Amino acid sequence: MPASFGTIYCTDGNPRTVALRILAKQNKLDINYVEEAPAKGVSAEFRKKFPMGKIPAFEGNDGYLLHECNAIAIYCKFLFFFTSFGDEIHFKTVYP
Ligand SMILES: N[C@@H](CCC(=O)N[C@@H](CS)C(=O)NCC(=O)O)C(=O)O
Repeated sequence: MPASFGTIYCTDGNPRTVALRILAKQNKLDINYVEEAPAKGVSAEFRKKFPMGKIPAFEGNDGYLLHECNAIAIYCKFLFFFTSFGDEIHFKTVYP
């Protein structure tokens, strides 16, 4: 299992967050979770990365930033494909 892919900023119990946690767990993706609660006010560091201040948001270990739960879910699924099949599988194969 490779090192963690990145971090999902989320609020515990939030339905969008729960959906992403399930997807990550089912695909055995090692992802960190950091609590950010827009209702209580997000941290300045989070706001700098994600100006809209919405959760869930994803930050890859390579610095890739992504928001919108559906986009994060699709990206996580790609991570699963790449880690499962290694270099032999490319975007062209998964998404012709
Ligand atoms: N379309 C976005 C919606 C994200 C969203 O609205 N998240 C809510 C929590 S469920 C939020 O961060 N609200 C804070 C705000 O709108 O400032 C998605 O699907 O991820």
